[in-house]
Formats: sequence, structure tokens, C-alpha cells
Amino acid sequence: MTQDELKELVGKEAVKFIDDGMVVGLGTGSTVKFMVDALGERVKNEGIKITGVPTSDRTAKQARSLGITVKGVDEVDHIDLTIDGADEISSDFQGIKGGGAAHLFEKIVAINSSKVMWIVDESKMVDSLGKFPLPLEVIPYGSGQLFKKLEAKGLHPEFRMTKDGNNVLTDSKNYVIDLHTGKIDNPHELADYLIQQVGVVEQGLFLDMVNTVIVGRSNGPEVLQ
Ligand code: ABF
Repeated sequence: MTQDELKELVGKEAVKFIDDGMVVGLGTGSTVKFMVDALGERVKNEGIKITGVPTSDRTAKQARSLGITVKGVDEVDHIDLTIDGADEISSDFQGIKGGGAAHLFEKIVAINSSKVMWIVDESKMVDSLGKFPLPLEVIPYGSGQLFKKLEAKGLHPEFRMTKDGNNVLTDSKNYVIDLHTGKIDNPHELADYLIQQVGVVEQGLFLDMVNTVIVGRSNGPEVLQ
């Protein structure tokens, strides 16, 4: 199966965990795009009532186009389940997210959810985190000085740029710096260091946050809990 077929497989599997009346956090990325499409099908065919809490403008747009009721994270009193993608998931269920420049809103929605599910194709499963560059959302003001500090720390930072040479902007109009750290021996220690750096809004290590992972494999979806 192609990577896209594996993503579609887990997207469809994930919506089986959604019950009528649920408030569902909707992640961001190409895997989640398949899940939102499948959820839209259920809303249309079964008439289930779902409130979606999107983690990006693009997910909100897709959900609305499929007739899913969309509310902001501050407009709901609870979120039953958040379903999101990930860039890397380690064998002890820690994650790196933010390849889609949406990890700030993704983490805000996730920490306000009763349950969190990640859906990934098998290429995202790793022994330890760090091959995927670790995203930071940073305030533009002072980001040059912050960059130099991260460089001096040996974290190999790189501003995420668009094809035409501008800084990639998050939905909050902040910059993204990717850290080419290589294998991360102590994710908790690194997360604590990064979040203390003035100007860092949020870092892409998602630690001790997930309840269920659905992995797309050629012999079918593997549900890990
Ligand atoms: C999102 O899912 C991001 O945090 C992460 O980058 C992305 C994974 O992207 P894809 O599903 O397109 O591989 O939550």
C-alpha cells in the first residue's frame, strides 16, 4: 500500500471511535484530512451530530465544507476526543508534532481533551525521537537572537522558509524554527529547556499526552492503547 493509502486507512479507522453527539478535536495534516473526509461521510450518511474543534484554519475550512459544526476551543465546555496526526511516535508513545506548523493550537486542543488519538502511517513509528526536526513556534521579535542561542546550545536550528524565501507563518503569525537535533536522549529535559527560552511560544515535543495510536500497516490498521 502507498503512504497515502495507509493514511486513508487510519483516517477511516479513527472515525469508528467517534460517537454521535461527541465534541471532537480535529488535528492538522494530510492523514487527518482523510479522517475529516470520513467523518463528513458519517455526518452526511448517518446524520450523526458532531461538533468539531479544529486546530488550524485549513482543517476548519475542510470541516465546514463537509457540514461538520465547527466551534473554537473556547466555545465548548469539553472535548471528548482529539484525533491528530504526528511526525514521529517513539516506542514509549512520545511524539514530535509540528511539521504542519500547527503544533501550538494542536497542543492547546489536546491538553483540553479527555482522550487523545494519533493516526499515522507506519513510517512515523520510530525507536527514539529526533530524526524528524523538532519544530518551535517563536515570536518574530528577537527570533534572530534566540536563533543564535539555540545554535550555541548545539541544537542546529533552521528557520522554516517558504519557497519564495519568506518565513513560514503559523496561524498566529509567528515564525517556525526547526531543530535538527538528531536522536533526543531525554525528551522531557529538552522540552523543559526549550519552553523556558524567552520568545519560544511552544515546542513540538508532545509528551505523556496520547491514549491511542492507530498505525497504518499494509495488513491493516493496528490500534495501540
Ligand atoms: C499534524 O500532523 C502535525 O503536527 C504533523 O506535522 C502532522 C503530520 O502530518 P501528516 O499527517 O501530513 O503526515 O498534527
